[in-house]
Amino acid sequence: MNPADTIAAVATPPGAGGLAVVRLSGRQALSVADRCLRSSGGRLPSGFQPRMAVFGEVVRDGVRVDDVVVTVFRGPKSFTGEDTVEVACHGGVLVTRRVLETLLVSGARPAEPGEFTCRAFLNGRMDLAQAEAVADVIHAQTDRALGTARAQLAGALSRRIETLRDALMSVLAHIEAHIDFPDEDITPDTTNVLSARLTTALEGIDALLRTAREGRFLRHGVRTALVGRPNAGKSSLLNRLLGHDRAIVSPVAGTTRDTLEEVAQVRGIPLVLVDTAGLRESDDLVEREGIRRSREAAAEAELILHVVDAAVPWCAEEEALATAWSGKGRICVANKCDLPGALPVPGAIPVSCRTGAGLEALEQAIEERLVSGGVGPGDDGVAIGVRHQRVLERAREAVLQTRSGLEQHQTLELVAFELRVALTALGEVVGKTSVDDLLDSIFSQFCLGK
Ligand SMILES: Nc1nc2c(ncn2[C@@H]2O[C@H](COP(=O)(O)OP(=O)(O)OP(=O)(O)O)[C@@H](O)[C@H]2O)c(=O)[nH]1
Ligand SMILES: [Mg+2]
Repeated sequence: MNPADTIAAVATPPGAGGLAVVRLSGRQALSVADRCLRSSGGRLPSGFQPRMAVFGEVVRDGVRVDDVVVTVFRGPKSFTGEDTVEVACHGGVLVTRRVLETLLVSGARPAEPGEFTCRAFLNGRMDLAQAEAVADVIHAQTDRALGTARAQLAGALSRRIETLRDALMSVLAHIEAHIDFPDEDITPDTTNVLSARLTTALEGIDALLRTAREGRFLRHGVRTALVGRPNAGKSSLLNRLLGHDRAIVSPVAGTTRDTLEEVAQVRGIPLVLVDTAGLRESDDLVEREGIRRSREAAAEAELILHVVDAAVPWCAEEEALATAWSGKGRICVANKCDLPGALPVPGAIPVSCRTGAGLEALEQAIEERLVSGGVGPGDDGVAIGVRHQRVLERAREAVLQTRSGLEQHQTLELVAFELRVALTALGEVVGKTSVDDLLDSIFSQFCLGK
């Protein structure tokens, strides 16, 4: 990724649409644009007023490629911080490719995935946590996930990290001052003050770490297996949670043979629902394979919805299933509570997939289970990602070491060293340390043109 190059890519998804946007960015963006774009009045992009849409055309070897609307952004007031040209063309697959090719033969090179956002970061338009949030915004599947992504893009996580860094910096400054003047011992009072500051910082780190679970769920969805005995209503529940008839439902026990996956939104949390074959002893070869897959789905799931038929008395088999899944996040759903013979099932949520009764309560229980103990995103909407979690755990460990080193009167050089480790780790969240090797792994997950 040579930052001196001028890059171009289609920023809209592949396929036919009304419009497509081709993006061009870099030091030579305007001279590249001048070679192949002009307004309908014949003016060249370098003469366009920035941030004003101009109707014009793309021309290659004197031949008009497409009618387009061109917007010029002068660096640093652009997404990437560089001179940028956005070309909105007709959204056909071929015409878009021709427009891109024209920019390429005019002097740009194809952008790598995520390279526009990478440049925005390198040019100081946003920090690393915000740059990652661009991908989160693009991939968000629910309003809740989008809210978290938008908060991170707006700098909510970055602000929390800055506060933590400031606190640790002030402690480091104190310690280094004592290293520079070794005659003055650090007084017990000072030690107490510094150690209290470290404790406050630890609490801040822990608060962020507690949002990791929700962050993971919002970004990747929660694998949720619908499991239970045949005919309990697993497929009916899948259809209810999805809001449409996806799976076959029938009074025949053993209707679902194979596992079936669909993404549903429950209270803004994306659930990857897996409908499964009912669990029972079977001599049928196909059904046995289905049941093996059911057990596999239950083993892989982060949440188990154990569906039972409330009109059938609780039996030993049901008890065995409940016990097998007790260690997992299991919610017992007593279905068919509309039937006159339905009995209350202890610990289960009564629902009826037929009437819709109890589904609200079930959704509430799912939400509570996933955002356990009321731990959700912070008030500012922060829910950290896996990379943040890794570096924050490292920071946490180093702050703990620093605090015990300080309290046990270890050599101050050692204490300062640990504190620097913590600061570096915190810096990695926002990209304020040496980050070259981080970049590739983060930006390669982006799509082209972002
Ligand atoms: N009365 C009543 N019947 C229901 C309810 N939910 C499902 N059923 C019926 O129960 C039968 C089985 O429903 P399914 O959703 O196919 O059950 P399943 O657990 O997927 O069954 P298998 O795929 O065979 O394991 C169907 O005839 C449904 O119409 C309910 O809430 N009330
Ligand atoms: Mg079924």
